Amino acid sequence: MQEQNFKRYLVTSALPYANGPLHIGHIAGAYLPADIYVRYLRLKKKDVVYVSGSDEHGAAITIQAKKEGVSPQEIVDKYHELNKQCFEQFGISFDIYHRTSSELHHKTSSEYFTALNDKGVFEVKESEQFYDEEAKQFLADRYITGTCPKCSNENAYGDQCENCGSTLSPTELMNPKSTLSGNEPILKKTKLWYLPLNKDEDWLKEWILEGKGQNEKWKKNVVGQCKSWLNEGLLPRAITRDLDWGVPVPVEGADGKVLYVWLDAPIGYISATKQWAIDNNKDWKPYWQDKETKLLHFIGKDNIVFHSIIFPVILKAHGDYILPTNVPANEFMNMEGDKMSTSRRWSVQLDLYLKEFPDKVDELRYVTAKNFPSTSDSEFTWKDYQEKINSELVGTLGNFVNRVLVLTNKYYDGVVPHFDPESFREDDTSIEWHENINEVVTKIANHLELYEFREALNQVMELARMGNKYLAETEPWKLVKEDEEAVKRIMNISIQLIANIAIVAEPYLPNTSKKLLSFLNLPESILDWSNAGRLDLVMTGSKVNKPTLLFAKIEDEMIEAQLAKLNAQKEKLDAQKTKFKPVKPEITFDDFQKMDIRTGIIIEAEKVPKADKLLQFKVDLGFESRTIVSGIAEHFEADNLIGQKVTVLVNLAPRKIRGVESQGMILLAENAEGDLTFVGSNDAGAGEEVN
Ligand code: B3M
Ligand code: ZN
Repeated sequence: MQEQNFKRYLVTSALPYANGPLHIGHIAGAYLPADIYVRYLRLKKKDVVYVSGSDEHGAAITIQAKKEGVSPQEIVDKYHELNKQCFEQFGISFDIYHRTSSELHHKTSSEYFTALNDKGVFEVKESEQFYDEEAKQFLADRYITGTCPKCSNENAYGDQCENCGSTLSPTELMNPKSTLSGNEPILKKTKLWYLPLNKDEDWLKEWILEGKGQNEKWKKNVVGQCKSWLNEGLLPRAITRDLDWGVPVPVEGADGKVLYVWLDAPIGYISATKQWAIDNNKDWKPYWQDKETKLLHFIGKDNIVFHSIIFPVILKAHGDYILPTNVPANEFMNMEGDKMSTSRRWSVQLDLYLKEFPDKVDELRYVTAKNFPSTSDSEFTWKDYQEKINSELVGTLGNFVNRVLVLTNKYYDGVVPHFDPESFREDDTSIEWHENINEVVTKIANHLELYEFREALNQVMELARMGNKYLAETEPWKLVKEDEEAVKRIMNISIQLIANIAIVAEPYLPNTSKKLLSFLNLPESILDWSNAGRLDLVMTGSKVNKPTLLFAKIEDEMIEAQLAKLNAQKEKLDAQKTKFKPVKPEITFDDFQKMDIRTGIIIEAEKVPKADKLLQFKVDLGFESRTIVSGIAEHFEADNLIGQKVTVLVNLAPRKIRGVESQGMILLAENAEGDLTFVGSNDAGAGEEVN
């Protein structure tokens, strides 16, 4: 157990880009683990502030704005609201969900930059950046696509290949293209501010790899990623961009430049804390500047380097700030055998789930937590969702609670029977679970302290399993005739166990926890970790209610409907993949010039005898008429084509097809379904040159 006595806690979850809806992969990475941890700390009555908010800058936003044909501000307004609401409904209990387009954030990050700039932390250099001559602007990494040098994915971004996960820089891409104009960008000089990360290598190595000055052990996956960065050697990183959306660089003459989004976004944690302090009449500073604060960043694996290396360098460079105690990053959660993705609609999209199943929040929290990608990538499947809910939440937890409350109502009219804990040890020999309850509670806490959320959850469920086992072994329904005292004790203890579950399950299943309290008529003040393990939480003589359904069984139909939706999506995605054939190898302009393409008009058309697929045309090309054979009889009626304008490759070597000499080729476009259309413009007459 690595519990130390920190005076206060500041917990952050990555600021999601406000450019689209959230999916369960995001939740599994950075939000639910943090929420569980924070709820646990609150149960322990710790001083904790949990912050996050929308990341509203960077090319991720401006690209989406272009796509939707609206302004960047409209994009962030829309998705900030949507995501904020979803988090709330999903029970992610931020103390504040702030946003980086706010004035306070602009001021905070601007001042932070100035503080570092005044200290001479940055290096200012002219360097060559990709520039789109048509759009007349420098290109952010995300505005450049090209072929990944590592895996040959043709749609890699300038900063990252989503296929193989490599971090890239735009100049590494093969065949780079600007997404603004589609043109190949040129390299152009501009002035940039750099953070010389290379100067920080030594202390970073000691701190991360040797654990010097760290209070906690970091996760293997986090240290591993940092290690490969540190061993490769750090390079100065540009922290300004030539872009018109973001926090302006607060230096004279830096017009048209903004702070790199990865500089201002983590400072967003600070501005969020400031706003929280203003709203709650508190002081934000100790949370960021006092050594007795435990600072934790919950993130997904693609953000590790920014939170374990770059942001700590930024914090340290300032001088007044503490470093994170831990960065308990998760890996990725995949879904039904494929990467999760909002744009490909391959995910459990949070807003859609919440709309469809507003009363199944705890169910999704449960299944997600059971499948946290804590140490390696994990997988969400709908079958597994059904199985875990039906066998564990319905079959184990729901069943136990229901049996206890039904029996208590049946035997005692809902009044909690008397039980003296002192008498318990001597005369109950049937089972030893009561000794274990404190042990289990301790195990849960230990796992939580180590961010082992799946393991802690297993122990939470262990309490329900123990309860079921207790009932099965003591069989109060049989005992009730013979040993009334024993039955009273069994029922009392079982009721106490439910109260305990309400406490320790709260971080994972907050709605269920509330329901359990209401079944037992307990006040919320019972929710205090120091109460966990007690067997006197529900008073003798108090009344428990008749149970209502805790969890509903997940029927096959629901799962089938979800899978059908996904299958339809898969077909669509597969069709898209095959729809556009790969581009043929490059040719030179001279190659192109060799082709003589002209417009023409079909003046005669007939079927070629004994050939089902062939039509034979006479085409007026202006300078002469030619006979051309084309394999399109299955698509067009010969008679309908008289007068059709066509485009013809006229210098193709003549070929004999079924005894007819074809003197050229008519150009046709073919879509994925195999439909054909003639290439060309209706305005062109016969004999015009195409070039
Ligand atoms: N917005 C990237 C992401 O959403 C970025 C995180 C910022 S955390 C300071 O994955
Ligand atoms: Zn790649």
